[in-house]
Formats: sequence, structure tokens, C-alpha cells
Amino acid sequence: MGGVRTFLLAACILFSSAQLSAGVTRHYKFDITLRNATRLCTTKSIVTVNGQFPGPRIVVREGDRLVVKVVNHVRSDITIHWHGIRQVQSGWADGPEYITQCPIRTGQSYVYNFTTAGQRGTLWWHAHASWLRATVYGSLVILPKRGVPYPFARPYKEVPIILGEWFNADPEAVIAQALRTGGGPNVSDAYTINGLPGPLYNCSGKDTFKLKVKPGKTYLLRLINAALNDELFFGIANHTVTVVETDASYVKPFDAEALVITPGQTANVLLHAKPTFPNAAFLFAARPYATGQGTFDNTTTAGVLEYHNPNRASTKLPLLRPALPSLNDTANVTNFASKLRSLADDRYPSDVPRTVDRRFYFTIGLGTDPCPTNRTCQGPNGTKFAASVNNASFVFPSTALLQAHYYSQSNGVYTTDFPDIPPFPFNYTGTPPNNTFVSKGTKVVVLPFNTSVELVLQDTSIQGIENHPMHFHGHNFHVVGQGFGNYDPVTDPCNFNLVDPVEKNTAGVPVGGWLAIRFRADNPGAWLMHCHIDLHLSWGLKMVWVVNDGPLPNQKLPPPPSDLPRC
Ligand SMILES: *[C@@H]1O[C@H](CO)[C@@H](O)[C@H](O)[C@H]1NC(C)=O
Ligand SMILES: *[C@@H]1O[C@H](CO)[C@@H](O)[C@H](O)[C@H]1NC(C)=O
Ligand SMILES: *[C@@H]1O[C@H](CO)[C@@H](O)[C@H](O)[C@H]1NC(C)=O
Ligand SMILES: *[C@@H]1O[C@H](CO)[C@@H](O)[C@H](O)[C@H]1NC(C)=O
Ligand SMILES: *[C@@H]1O[C@H](CO)[C@@H](O)[C@H](O)[C@H]1NC(C)=O
Ligand SMILES: *[C@@H]1O[C@H](CO)[C@@H](O)[C@H](O)[C@H]1NC(C)=O
Ligand SMILES: *[C@@H]1O[C@H](CO)[C@@H](O)[C@H](O)[C@H]1NC(C)=O
Ligand SMILES: *[C@@H]1O[C@H](CO)[C@@H](O)[C@H](O)[C@H]1NC(C)=O
Ligand SMILES: *[C@@H]1O[C@H](CO)[C@@H](O)[C@H](O)[C@H]1NC(C)=O
Ligand SMILES: *[C@@H]1O[C@H](CO)[C@@H](O)[C@H](O)[C@H]1NC(C)=O
Ligand SMILES: *[C@@H]1O[C@H](CO)[C@@H](O)[C@H](O)[C@H]1NC(C)=O
Ligand SMILES: *[C@@H]1O[C@H](CO)[C@@H](O)[C@H](O)[C@H]1NC(C)=O
Ligand SMILES: [Cu+2]
Repeated sequence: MGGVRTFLLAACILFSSAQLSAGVTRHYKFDITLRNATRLCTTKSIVTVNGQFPGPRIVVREGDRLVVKVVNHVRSDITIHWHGIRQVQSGWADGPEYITQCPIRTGQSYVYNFTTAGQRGTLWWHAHASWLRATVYGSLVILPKRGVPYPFARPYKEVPIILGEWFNADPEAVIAQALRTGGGPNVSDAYTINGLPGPLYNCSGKDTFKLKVKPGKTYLLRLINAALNDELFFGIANHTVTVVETDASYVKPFDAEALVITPGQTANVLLHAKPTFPNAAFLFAARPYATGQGTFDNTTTAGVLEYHNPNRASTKLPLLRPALPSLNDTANVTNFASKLRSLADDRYPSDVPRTVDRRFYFTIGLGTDPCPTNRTCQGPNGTKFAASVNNASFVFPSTALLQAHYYSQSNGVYTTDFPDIPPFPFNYTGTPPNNTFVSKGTKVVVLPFNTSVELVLQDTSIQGIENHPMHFHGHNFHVVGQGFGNYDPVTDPCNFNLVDPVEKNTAGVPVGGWLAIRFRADNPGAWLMHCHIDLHLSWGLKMVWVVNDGPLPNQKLPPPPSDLPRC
């Protein structure tokens, strides 16, 4: 998609100088349509953008403005989220249904209009309504400004690699059935690389992503985990890669044989091709890091790394497989996470808050809802599965929360009593309490503009400990600490990293452990924080931070666009 390019008028003095940097406006049109797709010998109708799966690739430069007109031609309501985009003063373009907008109904359209100022790296976009992101996703690459180099050697080529999750069934029917019965959902049938399951599945050999490389060259792989419900290990046979960026923030480079990448995360890695033609081709593969109690899709997706040699038919070469960590190799995950450090140099300093205005302690995990009378339910002990933050299981309002906030009409839409700490203490990673029922509601935390926040996310053992990848909209956060067991507010802060903590928009809370993050609430709006495992999101593992306007003109949320969908 080329799109019209017009120069951005320096019209809006509401925007800070960083946002006014000379960028171009790039226009895209996203037509939400159905198409038939065949994988694993199963043909089915899928929801797509412009008939493409994966969806269109967006490549812009830092400072460019994106104007994307989304037109919904399918029966399902939809929204699009620009995952990792800060959306400073453009909260109306963030996308999560019933939080920043009502969904785009059949036949309706909505224009998402936002800048990429101050950001560079690999991000992505996806549907943020029900489970539609199973097929509605694509990469969003922000190149550095022209003339600004990467803080690593310039790669010969750049290759987006999107990991996905394929269901032979309709994903909408799968989550609908799970929510109705209260049990766990049917699992997916395959993982995919750029939409293709690869040769390790039956009836899939031709659906294999191939990456041809030249000896001696360096390739930048832009990895994205778009899978609905699974954290994944990724590795390439006989190659180590150098990790240089995660979640569109540069990191101190380090070598890895295998990566762990949670749903919602991205990672840029350098692949150094061998200096001479090897007598082999190499599989790169992804399979789950699984910590939950439920069943999961225990399969492996793979693509082929081929050295391009015009004198030799690569198909005859032996195909080597990577040795990925075992399914429950938490030590490997912890080791990988501990290596992630921000650059924290003169050019890319860390802006981790050194002082804290507000501290929060949130438990995250599963729980239960009672079974409706006269029904049988398939959750634990005949209940229904649920999930919560501080035992509050978030219920979508029937109108967009941000609109209610903007017009000061929260009454009947949301309440501001989200608890700062768990409502009843227990040994969070020990024996679960007898009563595992969650409380339901639409509760938010309200923060004055520019509050510096420290938040500890604590996994619980209710229905089993599990690694939860927590994603925050509208802000990046700094991971200042993590550990296993229950967080100790006296001793654990002594080990916090306030020098070069990694900056993320999505981070895994260790299985049976805790994660401490800091952020500055410098973006007025209503911002969802949630588990990026869509099943847990559907069960209620989400909450909202409302950040109030600041005193200055460039610290206020502008009025909603005139085409904002109505509920
Ligand atoms: C998908 O396939 C079905 C059955 O072959 C056909 O009726 C339908 O028109 C196709 N849909 C699209 C969007 O091509
Ligand atoms: C997008 O937003 C910018 C900044 O507010 C504004 O100048 C421009 O007119 C908007 N474009 C569209 C198509 O709405
Ligand atoms: C889930 O799996 C069960 C058992 O195989 C099957 O009967 C059911 O139709 C599946 N549900 C969906 C939504 O595909
Ligand atoms: C492939 O099909 C065979 C025969 O039907 C079956 O035994 C095997 O488990 C299948 N493998 C996978 C990965 O689905
Ligand atoms: C791949 O790695 C294996 C195990 O380390 C080694 O035996 C083999 O020689 C390597 N092959 C190539 C082509 O690099
Ligand atoms: C997952 O699959 C592997 C083989 O592919 C098998 O060895 C392992 O037992 C399976 N694990 C689970 C938990 O199903
Ligand atoms: C991982 O799984 C293996 C095989 O299922 C089991 O023996 C081992 O105890 C598990 N390790 C952990 C850390 O759970
Ligand atoms: C993680 O797994 C990879 C691939 O199996 C292995 O090379 C590496 O040594 C492991 N690291 C740790 C810390 O277990
Ligand atoms: C439950 O079923 C009983 C017997 O069939 C019926 O009398 C009762 O009204 C039902 N209750 C509800 C809430 O539907
Ligand atoms: C299910 O209920 C039984 C008896 O009421 C109880 O002993 C058991 O702990 C419960 N299990 C769970 C997973 O809640
Ligand atoms: C909490 O539970 C864990 C695991 O059973 C146990 O090791 C720990 O001692 C318990 N902590 C307290 C304070 O009881
Ligand atoms: C939980 O239930 C068990 C068995 O009914 C009982 O012995 C125990 O005291 C209960 N624990 C709490 C904290 O209520
Ligand atoms: Cu989760």
C-alpha cells in the first residue's frame, strides 16, 4: 500500500515540538472483508484486512503520521489497535473496544489518526474485539528518522517474522463456546510463521515460509508474537542470533540460541549468516512455553532458512532442526528476561522514574464465577472460569469508557474504586483460598497527570500458577524487578534496577512470581492494562487507568473525532 503522501501542516500548536518534527502523513485504507483460506487441508472463511493474511505491512519513519480509514464489511463488530504506539494526545485512536471507542459496526467506518513521533522499532497492529485478532493482524515498522543510524551494524536486509496461531474452527465460535460452558476453550490446530504452519504439520509442506540468505550477510529479523494464547520459544538450527531491540526499544545486544516471546511482544534480532555455503538448510521454529494447567496446542511451526546458491538445488540438502527449550523451561525464560537491559546511553537514556508518587500491588490470575441456576458448567467444580486483577474481573461497559470520562459522565459506566492492593490477603503463591469467586465490575484507577507509578504484579496460584504477559496501552513501562514467590516490599526493592531497566509495552509476570514496573502517567486518556493471552482477557484479566488532563494545552486530551463510532 503506497498511499497518498502529504506534508503534515504545522497547524496544531497543541502538540509538543517532538510531535511537530517534520514527518509525512501516510494514508491507508483497511477494508475488513472475508476471504477463504486453506491451511492443514481445511478451508474456511476468515476475517481479513484487504483480503490479506497476515494483513498489510505498514512501514513508516519516526515522526510520520498515520491516517488509516477502517471500513467494516463483515458481520462482526471490529476495532483496530496499534500495539505499542504511545498515542500521546490521540487516545481516541488506541482501539480497544468499549475502552477508547465503541466498535465499528457492519457498514460503518472510522479513521484512526496518530503520530509515531518519538518511537522507532517493530510494533504491530491487530483487531481488539473478541478473538478477531486470530486473523486480523500485521506488522507496523517504524524506521529511524532519515540519517539516524541503528545503534548496531546496518543489516543487509530486514525481514518481518510474525508468529500466529491457526484454528481450523472459527475462533469466534471457540471463545463463544468457552464463555457459554465456563470451561477451557478448544485449542488451536497450528502455530504459523507469516501465516504459514510449515512442514512439521500434516498437509502443510507447501505452506512454509522460506527465508533465502546470502553467506556472510547480516539480516534483521523483526519478530512479532501475534499468537492468541501462547507464549513461544523461537530458535534457528545451528545459528545464534543477537538480540538488539524488544517492544520497539533498543537493548544492550546479547547473543541467544533461543528466545522467549510472549503474545504482544516483539523482538528485533540480528541473524549473521554463515560466511560460506553450508551443506545444509536450517529450520527456524517456534513452540510453546507452557505454564498453565489447561490443555494447549503442543505443536511446532517451522520455516526454512536456505542459503541462496545458484549452483545447487537446496531441496536436496539435509534439514537441521533447532534444539528449543522444553515446554516448561522456566529457568531458560528467567535467564533470557534477566539479559534484557535498555541501552541507557547518552543518545537513548533511560527515563525510568527515580522517585515514586503512587505504589500499587495487583494480584493477577484466574478465579471462578458461579454457574447460573439450572445450568451445568464445565469450569472447576462445576463453576465457570474467570480471571481478575485484585479479584476484580473487568466487565466491559455498554458505551466507550473514554467518552464517559471525557464528558464527565462516568455514572453508570464505571467506578473509580479499583483497589490499590489485594482486597483480602492470602499466600498468593501458596495454597489458594477456598472461595475463588471473583467480583465483577467496571473499576478504574484515576491518576493525576504526570504521576510516577510503581506497580507490582503478583501471580496467584488460584487454578494454578501461570506466566501472564501483561500489556499496557498508551505508555511504555520499565521492568525494575522480578522474582518468584510473593513480593517482599521490604527486601525486594533493594535489588531494583533503576539504571538500565528494559522498557516494554508487554512483559511476562513470572510463573508463581512477581514483576515490578515503573511508569509515568504522562498521557491523558483511558488506558487498558491486560493479559495478552486472549483467553484471560476474555475471562476478565484487565483493568483501566484513567489519566487526567494536565494544566498545559499540550497535556490535554483533544475532543473526540466526529466519526467516532457510537454504541
Ligand atoms: C468461500 O467458499 C465458499 C464455498 O466454496 C463460497 O461459497 C464462498 O463464496 C467463498 N467466499 C469467498 C469470500 O470467496
Ligand atoms: C489528523 O490529525 C491531525 C492532527 O490533529 C490533523 O491535523 C489532521 O487534519 C487529521 N487528519 C484527518 C484525516 O483527520
Ligand atoms: C470443540 O471441540 C469439541 C470436541 O471435539 C467439538 O464437539 C466442538 O464442536 C468444538 N467447538 C468448536 C467451537 O469448534
Ligand atoms: C499426521 O497424520 C497421521 C496419520 O493420519 C497421524 O498419525 C499423525 O499424528 C498426524 N501428525 C500431526 C502432526 O498431526
Ligand atoms: C549443526 O550443529 C550440529 C550440532 O552442533 C553440528 O554437529 C553440525 O555440524 C552443524 N551443521 C552445520 C551445517 O552447521
Ligand atoms: C508435547 O509434544 C512432545 C512431542 O512433540 C511430547 O514429547 C510431549 O510429551 C508433549 N507434551 C505435552 C504436555 O503434551
Ligand atoms: C517439566 O516437564 C517434565 C516432563 O513433563 C517434568 O518431568 C518436569 O518436572 C517439569 N519441570 C518443571 C520445572 O516443571
Ligand atoms: C535455553 O535453551 C537453549 C536452547 O535449548 C539453550 O541453548 C540454552 O543453553 C538454554 N539456556 C538456559 C539458561 O537454560
Ligand atoms: C430451575 O428449574 C426448576 C425446575 O425445572 C424450575 O422450577 C425453576 O423455575 C428454574 N429456575 C430458574 C431460575 O430458571
Ligand atoms: C471442589 O469441591 C470439593 C468439595 O466441595 C473440594 O473438596 C475441592 O477442593 C474443590 N476443588 C476445587 C478445584 O475448587
Ligand atoms: C506460602 O506458600 C509457599 C508454597 O506453599 C510456602 O513455601 C511459603 O512458606 C508460604 N508462605 C507463608 C508466609 O506461609
Ligand atoms: C477451607 O476449607 C477446608 C475444608 O472445608 C477447611 O478445613 C479450611 O479451614 C478452609 N479454609 C479457610 C481459610 O476457610
Ligand atoms: Cu494471562
